[in-house]
Amino acid sequence: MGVAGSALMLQRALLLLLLRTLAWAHVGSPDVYLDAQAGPYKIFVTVRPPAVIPGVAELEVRASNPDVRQIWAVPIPLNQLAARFAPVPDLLKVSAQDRQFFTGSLWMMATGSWQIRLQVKGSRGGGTVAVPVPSVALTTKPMSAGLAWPLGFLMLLLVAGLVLLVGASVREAKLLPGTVPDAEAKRRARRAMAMAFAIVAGLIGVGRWWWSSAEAGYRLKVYRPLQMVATLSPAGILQLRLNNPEWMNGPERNAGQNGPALFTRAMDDFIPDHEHLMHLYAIREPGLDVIYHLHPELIETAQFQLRLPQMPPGSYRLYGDVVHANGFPETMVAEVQVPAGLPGRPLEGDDAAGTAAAWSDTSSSTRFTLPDRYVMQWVRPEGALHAKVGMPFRFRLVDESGRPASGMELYMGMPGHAAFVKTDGTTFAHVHPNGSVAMASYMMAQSQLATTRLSNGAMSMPGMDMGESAVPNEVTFPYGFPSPGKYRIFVQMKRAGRVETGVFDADVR
Ligand SMILES: [Cu+2]
Repeated sequence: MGVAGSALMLQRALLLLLLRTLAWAHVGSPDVYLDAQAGPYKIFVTVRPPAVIPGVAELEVRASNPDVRQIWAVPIPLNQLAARFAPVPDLLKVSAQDRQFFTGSLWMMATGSWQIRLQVKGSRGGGTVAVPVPSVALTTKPMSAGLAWPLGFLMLLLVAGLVLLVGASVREAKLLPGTVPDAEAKRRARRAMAMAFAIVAGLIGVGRWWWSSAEAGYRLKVYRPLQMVATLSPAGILQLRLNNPEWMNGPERNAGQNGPALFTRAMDDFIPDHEHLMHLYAIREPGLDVIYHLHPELIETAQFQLRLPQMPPGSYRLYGDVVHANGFPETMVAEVQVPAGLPGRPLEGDDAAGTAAAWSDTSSSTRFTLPDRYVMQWVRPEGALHAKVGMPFRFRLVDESGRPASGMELYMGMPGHAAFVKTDGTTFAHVHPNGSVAMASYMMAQSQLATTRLSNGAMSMPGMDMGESAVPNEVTFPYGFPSPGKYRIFVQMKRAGRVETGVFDADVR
């Protein structure tokens, strides 16, 4: 490998490292997509949280009906107590070209578990919905070289100017015009200039120290997910030990504007999210050709355990989704080597598994044949897929001869679950029919709406609470790819007591 090759590798490694540190609830997929019902109105919501806190979140709402007139939005903590002191909502702007498209910008003032409450008004009355939005600093903004060099040059110019000015004033200020300064005056001027330089350099040093300590303080606020370490015993027992890195662990780092900490992170406050404390996806790398959706048990604080099913050997990346009591979701990442011949149990309960051919640079698919000859189809819109564009991803299950599958069931309370995984390992998102938010946080936000009487009673969750008999053979997931590249989408639907896992490849521009 040549020098260029190793440089490229180094560059890729650095990029990967950078992207790893940007990871959070989901991994590398911070934007929130939600398909919601606000009273009588169906709306598609996109929230792009800021990368720095305080910062501005961008909000886009598409109403599926032209009778929506106005939408109001306000960010408030996803926490009963603070929710009572909600600020005045902002009116979203209606697009001049498209009366069903609304946009707005909202300040997110503090780190934590937040929600954006939307009030929708139109010709059929009003409706409300709350969108959970985790608000964390993902990065510090570095100064660009284009700004740093001119500023550095200006600083040098200022320092030199000041020192010369001091020298000139000591040397010549008291002289009559036309006379030449004597040796004594020149000596005094040199001394004064040296002193001036020392003072200015000292001031710059103090400024630099203050700036770096402020920056170090801010760096501690940049989000670091809970860490997870996986170990596998020869008997096939997977241990997942969690560790809480320095981030928002003490109130001193997170004092509210005037009062106690708004947000701290613990490791003993997980709440069930669609029936389980942790949803663990195990995906074999590098082909992303084997996937398991499993549910480890909490055996003591910060420790989960799971007896692995019979798994093909290889290197698996583990993505563990949890939700804290305050509605803050996190995805922890770990790796585990599964050796050949490991004793394993059969799949049981809500466990599910799927296999597919390894992805390749050219793979792109909208049709997946399942082991039982049923077929899962991705009903894809025409044209290329673009990053950062929210849209519904529609999947349909049919039998061998193309008839709609019957005997559909809910899988963990929903018509389907999907995982969007980028093939370079930088993105993982576990998405549901109502959107990319964690179900537990979503339900928490809606239940608060009901108790604060903002709701008109029409509280509905797309894809939830439907009778078993009504489960359709089709499911939609609102989502948008965070960046261009190759993605694999794993879709799970349940039929006749078994979970079908469809696998699809997508090329995103
Ligand atoms: Cu799920």
